[in-house]
Amino acid sequence: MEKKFKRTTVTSALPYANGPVHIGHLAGVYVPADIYVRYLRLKGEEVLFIGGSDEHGVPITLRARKEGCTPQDIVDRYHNLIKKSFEEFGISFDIYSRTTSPVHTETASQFFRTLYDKGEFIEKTSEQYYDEEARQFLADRYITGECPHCHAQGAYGDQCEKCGTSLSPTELINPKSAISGSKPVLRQTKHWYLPLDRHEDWLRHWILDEHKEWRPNVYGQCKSWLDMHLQPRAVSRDLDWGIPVPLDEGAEGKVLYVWFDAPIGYISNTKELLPDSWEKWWKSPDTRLVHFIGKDNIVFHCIVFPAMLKAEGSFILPDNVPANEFLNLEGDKISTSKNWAVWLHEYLADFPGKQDVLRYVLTANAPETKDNDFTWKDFQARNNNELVAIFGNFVNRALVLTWKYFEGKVPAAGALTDYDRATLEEFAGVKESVEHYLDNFRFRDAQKEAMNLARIGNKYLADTEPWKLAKTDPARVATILNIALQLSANLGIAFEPFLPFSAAKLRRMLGMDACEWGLLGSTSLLAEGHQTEKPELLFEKIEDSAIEAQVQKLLDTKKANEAQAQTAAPVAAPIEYADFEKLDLRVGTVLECSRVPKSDKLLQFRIDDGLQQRTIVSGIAKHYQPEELVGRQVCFVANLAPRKLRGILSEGMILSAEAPDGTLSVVSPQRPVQPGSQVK
Ligand code: B3M
Ligand code: ZN
Repeated sequence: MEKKFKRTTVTSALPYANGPVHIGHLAGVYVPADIYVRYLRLKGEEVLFIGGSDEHGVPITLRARKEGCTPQDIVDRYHNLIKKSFEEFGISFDIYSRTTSPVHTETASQFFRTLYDKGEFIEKTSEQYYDEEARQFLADRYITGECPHCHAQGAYGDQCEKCGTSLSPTELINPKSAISGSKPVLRQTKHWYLPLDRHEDWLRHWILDEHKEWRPNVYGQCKSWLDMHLQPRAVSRDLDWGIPVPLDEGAEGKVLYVWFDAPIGYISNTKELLPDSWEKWWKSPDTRLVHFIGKDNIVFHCIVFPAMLKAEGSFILPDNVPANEFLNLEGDKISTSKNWAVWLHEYLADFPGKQDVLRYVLTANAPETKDNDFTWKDFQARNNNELVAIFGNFVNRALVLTWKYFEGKVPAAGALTDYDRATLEEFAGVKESVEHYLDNFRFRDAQKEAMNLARIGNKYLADTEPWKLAKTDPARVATILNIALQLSANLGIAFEPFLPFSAAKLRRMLGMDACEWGLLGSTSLLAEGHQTEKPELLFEKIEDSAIEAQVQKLLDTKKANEAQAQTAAPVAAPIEYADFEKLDLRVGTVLECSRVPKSDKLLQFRIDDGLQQRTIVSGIAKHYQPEELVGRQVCFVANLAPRKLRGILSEGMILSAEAPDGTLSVVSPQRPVQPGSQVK
């Protein structure tokens, strides 16, 4: 179904402003989006490229809490760092703004109001976990506990990572707040929901019938969501960071859910850039909307946001959502918290001026159809064997020889040989396939084809060996170099979307002004007698030592992570079995538990030890609420000589495990046992 579009609005996912950006971001979203936009611009099409930072959401508040600053401090810091990284890598946004901007607050609030007034939301009151110590409701990810299915500890409120089951927080056994460590309580709270179930029918038809051309990973994910049937989704949260729910009643302490406001950010940023003409980019049926995202954002861009746009009523829907899979780093998943990443600002400090090398490698390895791996060895090989040995070498030879024999002036071409003609034909064919791939969001293949142009040129010079003909056949040398220079000029256009810095440098050396996609394939880009500049190298070899330094940096990170993971105390000096036998360890059931007055550390227990009852005082008051432990079984030392603590006679010691951060967890048997059972 070919539609005629007049212009294209391209968006790229708004990265969370709670950390710097890394190669995974660049490979997954920003480089492909930038290639696409540069290509459309070169073709002279009307295109707008929208970016910005996503500055709301729970992770930002947690980071602020951890660092003892405000969420605004966090987003200010990272928004600026991210924006700078994108500029440095040539990501050519028309605007890069942020979701804390006044325009966005207004646009998102208004969007909510419109849907609210049209009756597009439903209101529901539900019970949600609340952390009384941190005084806030808890997002699903911030509640952990025991999985009801596999009984693994540390399952999240939305999923158990051990057995993969999706959960809701109330299913967790012994839930704990990840913010304060305390036991959360259930509280009633009202929220607004977008009833996605009402949208299911048209979404099914629109995606599954009308967008069969979407990438298989995108189409497949949508299909499985639709097949599972859609549920209403809350569009508000109880949180003190975000855009306040714009209603007069019942909305105190409530903000728009970050995934409701963030995609509206695309619209707000367009509005900020073009206050008078933004609407045609979002509402005109002859505008094509394309979202570049990573695979974890598919449902939001293919189902939720389109439902929001449709419910609003005046917006167009995305025409394509070319989502990428993930890029791994040296075999492991990129992780911000584990510092397992190549950060863009650090890359540039280590490889100044080599933005294009990274762009090239990330596109050559783009995770378009499956997860892919970035390795430093591959980075070096692609630079040295492809950029330097093929592209750089060809262009450099063409220019150096032009200077050697013709004072840098483009020589006149004479009669062409069959081989010349065959080369030019092959060359002309490549243009079409680069276009075909770019039009279909296949950036890896497109770049490979562009690289083939350089390969053809390189082979042409190697085969014709003009340096051997200088004395015998200067006219032939002139023809060969004319062709080589025309091919080089083509590379200056073909690589503009992929390697914008190097393509610009090449065009400068060739003294080219014109750079339009339509000129690609032409053999008369440079006129006879046209003066070129003295050549400089386009790419330089990367030495083993530079690669080893990067690999070492990652090994150090791994070591640091491992050290952090096991801050276990060294094992104590060995003892004899007879010494161990002296200990009488037992299980008891807690009958009562209360705080010891005037002590913030001590809890007083009444324990059924199978024979009688006994009192034990234990220093775990900071880690448990007394009522949490009543009825639970604990392990204790039964034959420890009694001693007085705060005037109370303690008859034994309750055993706890101490985590590296000092948190104590009482040791209990895995299954209920008879009180008084011995622990051996
Ligand atoms: N910030 C999630 C992410 O960075 C989110 C994207 C928003 S796009 C509107 O993966
Ligand atoms: Zn589980």
